[in-house]
Amino acid sequence: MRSTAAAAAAAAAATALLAAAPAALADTIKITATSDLTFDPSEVTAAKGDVLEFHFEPSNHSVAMGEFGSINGPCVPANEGGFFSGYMPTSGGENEKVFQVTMNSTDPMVFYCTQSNHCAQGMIGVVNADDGQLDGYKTNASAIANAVAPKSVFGGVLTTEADASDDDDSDDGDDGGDSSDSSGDGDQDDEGAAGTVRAATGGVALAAVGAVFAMI
Ligand SMILES: [Cu+2]
Repeated sequence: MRSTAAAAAAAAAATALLAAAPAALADTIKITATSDLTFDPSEVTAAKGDVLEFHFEPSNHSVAMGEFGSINGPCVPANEGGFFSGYMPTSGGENEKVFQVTMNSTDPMVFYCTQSNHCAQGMIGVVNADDGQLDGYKTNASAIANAVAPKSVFGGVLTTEADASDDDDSDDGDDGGDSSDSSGDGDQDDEGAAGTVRAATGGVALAAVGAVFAMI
């Protein structure tokens, strides 16, 4: 009985520590660049360590990080940092690739599609934004012509959707063809990095359990 209680206490302590470590509770937040020229959802909250996973519907969208109040105006890449998926064309169903961005801050953030006038038409989304920030950005964006795109893909990981648990029908046919091209674009390295994060998190939990037993 005593050991059961100790184990329960250890488990509770480990859970509390895990809750305090953002990486341990990292969520994947799916955001779709839709054929309707929107991001769905367009407003999300994310913790440090969470992953924004962008999906791309027809016909040719992208996602880049912008900057609230930029002197360069809306629909322009952030002056520092950020990310850009590159263009993700697809004629039927979602592009088989998704773009994953790991949040390293909880500061309000805005992203947009760089395709021609999509940003001006409201293809914009925000993370951890205050009330009104999305609408304000959209209003400013509506006055411009075309968005500005970064020169190259950066700030995230382009990977296949193999890990997604909610594949829709249109993706099933695509997955079979991914294996041949996934080896040459760094997917293996990406998965290795994610595995390392999980391993490190497990180490923290085990260390916490050990510490509790030592105190009892
Ligand atoms: Cu677009």
